[in-house]
Amino acid sequence: MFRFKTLAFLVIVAALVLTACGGAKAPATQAPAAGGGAKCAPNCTFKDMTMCYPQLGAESDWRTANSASFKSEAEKDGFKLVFSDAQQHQENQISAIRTCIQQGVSVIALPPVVEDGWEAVLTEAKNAGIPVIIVDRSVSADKSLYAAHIGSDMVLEGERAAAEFNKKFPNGGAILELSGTTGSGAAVGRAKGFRNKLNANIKILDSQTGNFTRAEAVPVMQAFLQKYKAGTDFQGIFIHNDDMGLGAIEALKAAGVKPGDLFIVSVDGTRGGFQAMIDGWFQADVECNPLLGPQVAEMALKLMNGQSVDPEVLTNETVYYPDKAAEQIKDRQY
Ligand code: GYE
Repeated sequence: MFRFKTLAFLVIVAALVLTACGGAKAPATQAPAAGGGAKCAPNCTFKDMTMCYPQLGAESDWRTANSASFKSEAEKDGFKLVFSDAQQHQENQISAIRTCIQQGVSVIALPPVVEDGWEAVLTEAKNAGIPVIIVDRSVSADKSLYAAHIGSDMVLEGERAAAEFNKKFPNGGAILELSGTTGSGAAVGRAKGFRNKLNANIKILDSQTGNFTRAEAVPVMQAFLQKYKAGTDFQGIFIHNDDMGLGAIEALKAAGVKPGDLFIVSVDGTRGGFQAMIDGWFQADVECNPLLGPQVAEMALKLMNGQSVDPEVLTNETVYYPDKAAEQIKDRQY
């Protein structure tokens, strides 16, 4: 009876607090997995940490830089990294996570290939008391199933790309979209942001996925070029990452299109993207920063020590342009 009363009281207090905060908002900080940290808490150091990083693939230069960032951070801090490559298949990521849970890792950092379908395995991690940090792309699963998300604001990236087309085509036009992996947080967010901000007089003629890879973008661009006449039917292309942009350039070159004939905006800001700006192919490159290892490691240690963390950490980013590309490419790390 006493317990029931206490519980009822707590529920009422919680309801009042939620109402005061506007109801639907997530708490500002979120406790780590049940138990309030690892056995070594509150004195865990990186020496105590085993981090599982079931990388989603090696589809792009962005991804290569992201993997390198985690590997070098592990070496620098002295924690153990259990790294795997799922080759862009969600089922491979899920089985890698299950292996990590069996091994009893301290923390799982997950860059999810797609947004949906993580509930079961996240619940398993939670039940095992292993905190999960979602890295880079987002998941649609309930926020109670993971500790935090660290990554880019993909919607904002799409909005930034749209702003470039709005500036270039104040009187309207027609463009194509070469989109990322279907169902991925990066592609969904960029497409959404792009449509949020694109002026109504600019028409998206067609949108097809190139799965974020250079190889898959080539035939997609070739098919576009057979269907639509460059410069006449469409004046620009929004491309969801630099690798697909480089694939598109191959197809454009082969079709006799010259740099500057089309207004092309890409995303990532890799060296390849900078070179494409220098060569006149890209007119803007929206930054997406892959170097997330240091931030994720710092947060992982906090979670091990039972400290609260910010549930949503978005990377500060910008847009790069051709005018400074030749200077800036010298300092690019990826
Ligand atoms: O833009 C692309 C990579 O999820 C932000 O994935 C990442 C995207 C990045 O393949 O190059």
